[in-house]
Amino acid sequence: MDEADDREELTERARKLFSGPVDFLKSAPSLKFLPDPEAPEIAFAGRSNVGKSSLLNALTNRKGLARTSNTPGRTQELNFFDVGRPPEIRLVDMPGYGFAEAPKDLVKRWRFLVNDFLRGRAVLRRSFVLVDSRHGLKPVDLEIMEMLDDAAVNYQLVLTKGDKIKPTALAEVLKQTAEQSAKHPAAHPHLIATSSETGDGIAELRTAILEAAMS
Ligand SMILES: Nc1nc2c(ncn2[C@@H]2O[C@H](COP(=O)(O)OP(=O)(O)OP(=O)(O)O)[C@@H](O)[C@H]2O)c(=O)[nH]1
Ligand SMILES: [Mg+2]
Repeated sequence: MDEADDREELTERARKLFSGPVDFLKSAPSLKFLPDPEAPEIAFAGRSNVGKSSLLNALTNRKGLARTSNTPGRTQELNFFDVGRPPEIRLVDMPGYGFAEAPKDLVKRWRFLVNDFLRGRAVLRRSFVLVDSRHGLKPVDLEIMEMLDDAAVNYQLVLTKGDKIKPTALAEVLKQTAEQSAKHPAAHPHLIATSSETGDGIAELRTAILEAAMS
């Protein structure tokens, strides 16, 4: 079997897995409340409002599974979702970075929670760092990436909201972001452009998640 066949088989497995049962497991307001590490975990990080929770809903094809909102700061805890019964993969929706309107101590608390989780979780297989296609990498994105580089935690960049810009502009931001990402030691070399609105890139992301979970 060649590489393309392998990829196709993995894609089909991912499609089946994500169209099966997905269950909300629990919400952890601090590290004390983390679930037992029973399944490989995949986390979604990125600045507030970038579309983490929406992406989780698109991946699992369930509209209201993770709560979304136009107001930054919707997700305030680490939310765990089991994919498969028994769980084959556990997805972690996290609070956002860089949300200027929230009380300072609250933002600080979320950031410590997210950083401590990402740096210290042994069953974490990969973090997806979400970047808004309209903006490309911003200082707050670089801050997350540097933190992960320093801790040698694998991550992969995902462009979100691809439906909001023209295909030519998307191709350009994809190229530029890939060039910047190549300078980061813990970053996966391949980027995925997505839209939770149109479903673009979602099948590819499901496959990348399964691949990371199996690694
Ligand atoms: N057009 C479009 N809108 C999107 C997409 N993804 C998210 N949105 C919108 O962007 C807003 C923020 O989405 P969320 O998924 O709540 O963002 P989040 O990163 O979870 O935000 P926090 O939990 O506050 O950190 C919502 O109004 C979504 O409907 C997308 O792919 N396309
Ligand atoms: Mg959210």
